[in-house]
Amino acid sequence: MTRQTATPELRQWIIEQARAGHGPEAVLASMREAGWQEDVAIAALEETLSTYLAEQGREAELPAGSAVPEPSLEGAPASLEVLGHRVAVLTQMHLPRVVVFGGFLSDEECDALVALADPRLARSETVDNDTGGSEVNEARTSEGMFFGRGESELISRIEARIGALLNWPVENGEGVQVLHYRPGAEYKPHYDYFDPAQPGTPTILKRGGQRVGTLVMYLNTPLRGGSTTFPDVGLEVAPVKGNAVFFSYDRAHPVTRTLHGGAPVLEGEKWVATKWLRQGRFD
Ligand code: PD2
Ligand code: ZN
Repeated sequence: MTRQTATPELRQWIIEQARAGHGPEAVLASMREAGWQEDVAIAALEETLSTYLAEQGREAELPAGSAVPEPSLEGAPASLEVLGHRVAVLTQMHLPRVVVFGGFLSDEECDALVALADPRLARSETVDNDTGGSEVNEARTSEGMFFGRGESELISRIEARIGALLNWPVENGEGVQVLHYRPGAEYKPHYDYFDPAQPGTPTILKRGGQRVGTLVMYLNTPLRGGSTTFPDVGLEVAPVKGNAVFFSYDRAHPVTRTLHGGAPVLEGEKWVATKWLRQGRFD
């Protein structure tokens, strides 16, 4: 007799039977009646149920949710007045929590940020999860720099606008980071929160707690490519000068669906400014 192999459909059926409250003996009997060899059926039953239970356990261990930045969008306004500046609300979704804003920065503000950042650029580093320090990373082939919080009138104005738009204290923000991507450069999909499982994370969290929100501001419009992507939900936000994409994550967990990346720039270059928002004061 040829050996049978368990199919994904069989595994799905086993989970449905278990969820419906049928015990293993009854499920095994049904499988045998349906023509499954007993040893194949037992192995599929064991493997499917133990994998399923482990997944359920991980979900049950979800860390508690925290407060997050959130714009005032009751009544679905088409635009918001923020400290005398009109910001369009172009698109929003709830899981992941993503809002795309139009005209968040003026053309002059975008150009000024690029001009001020350009001479201060260095190859982007990402946090080294082992030590809590930073390192150059192949996943992020952009160049970047940080402005100090409130380091100039322009930066303070933009930070105040971010705080007012997202109802979040300016003191809880990291410095504005400017990134420059040349053709081919990208930022591979990642989460912006710090991975609780990494040894360096407790040190990072002493200063301001977890990240709970991100605002990526587009400082130019690349000729082709460079979208900000959310692969879990197939969302692509096209970079348009002055627009911004906001997303929040109330816990450091993939259930937030905030996996996101910067797609490769195909033609031209891409400039963005990122503001990461922490739970508490970031000093
Ligand atoms: O430049 C982007 O589109 C991008 C993508 C993913 C920026 C960030 N993450 C970030 O700065 O966190
Ligand atoms: Zn990111």
